[in-house]
Amino acid sequence: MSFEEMWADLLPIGKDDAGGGYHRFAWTPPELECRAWFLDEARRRGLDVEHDPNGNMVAWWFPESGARDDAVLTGSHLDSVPGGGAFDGPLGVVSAFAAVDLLRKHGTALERPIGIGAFAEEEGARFGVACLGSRLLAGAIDPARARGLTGADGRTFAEVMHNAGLDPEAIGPDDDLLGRIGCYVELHVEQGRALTEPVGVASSIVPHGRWRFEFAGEGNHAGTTRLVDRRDPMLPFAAMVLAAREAAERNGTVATVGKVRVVPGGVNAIASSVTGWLDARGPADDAVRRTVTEVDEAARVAARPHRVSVELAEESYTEIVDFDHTLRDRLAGTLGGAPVLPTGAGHDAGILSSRVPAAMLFVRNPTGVSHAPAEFAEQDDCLAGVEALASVLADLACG
Ligand code: HGY
Ligand code: MN
Ligand code: MN
Ligand code: MN
Repeated sequence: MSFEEMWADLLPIGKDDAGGGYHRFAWTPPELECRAWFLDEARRRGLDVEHDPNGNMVAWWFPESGARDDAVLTGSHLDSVPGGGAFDGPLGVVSAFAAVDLLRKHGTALERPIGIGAFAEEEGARFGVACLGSRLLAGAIDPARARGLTGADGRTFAEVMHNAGLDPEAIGPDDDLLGRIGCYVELHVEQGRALTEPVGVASSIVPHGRWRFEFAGEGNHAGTTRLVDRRDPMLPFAAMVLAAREAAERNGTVATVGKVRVVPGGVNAIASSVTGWLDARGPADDAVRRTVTEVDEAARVAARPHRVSVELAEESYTEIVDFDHTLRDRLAGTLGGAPVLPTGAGHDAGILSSRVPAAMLFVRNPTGVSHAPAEFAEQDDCLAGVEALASVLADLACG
């Protein structure tokens, strides 16, 4: 199966026919179809697939020596944001299979195991915490908290794991698997406009997080309730959305509120509660924290005259990831001095870097758009990414 053929197989899965992008949420039918695709590609190559207790998968290519340790892990994720692009995640997984094919075609002598990973719920689109699978694997989230995370359909992560044939009581750090990994190299479509060459190397991931604001007011009739009697949570929510942009401009960060839930959600009913999720990121932890604090203050000031309560919960936060310099420089060297650049996007590599040396390769995205249907990478650049990944894997894992 060539890169093109694998890509053609994966492309239609979970795609919104109206051109609204991809909807591949953890353990929903489209993502299960992507998992089945992954198992097929592994089987086709005679790769053993390991399932960790958290829903992550690793397809292993073992050396004839039987070595199982100091493995080079690559791969990415198969899930998407709502209406996401085709490349964010899948490009890293398809490129990993294609890079292994290239190494085998050239008869490269494998010395260290190479694993192709597919991490669960990287976007956090179903259960609200980004990189949930790699966080559980790395011990970066309390398994009890993870079990209780609830999707929009009201089902908990524990229930969904159980229905997927996994034991929710077994989720958590997999030190055995982590102990066998020498390093992790993730290839990913670039999610910005900074990369002007086909392939680049990541230097860092900026601090980023997501916070949940709960506004509780009083549901009532939109037509018969006097203004003076209203406790409308939509008003402080609106103030919070505008405050996010203003605080970002003040602090040199970026912020948006991309998701909101209104209860009961009737046109002719004053909302009883509004939940808004803030995504804030920036070059330094303190600037991000200040941004969130200022948004929180603005929300509370706006809520007071409307007798609306405000609650703020941190959903997930990742401090700055400064990728392993030795690995980063080795990759850039292998690629003949590829550009090295930071990213404002979170990745499993960022989470795993707390446990194993990690690095990332980026493939140019001429649109600079991501988390939207317009996300794109030229075929030639994708193939250049496969070649680059194969060179890196050859350097790290082969004689
Ligand atoms: O949200 C992110 O930055 C990543 O694309 N999951
Ligand atoms: Mn993403
Ligand atoms: Mn991604
Ligand atoms: Mn540094």
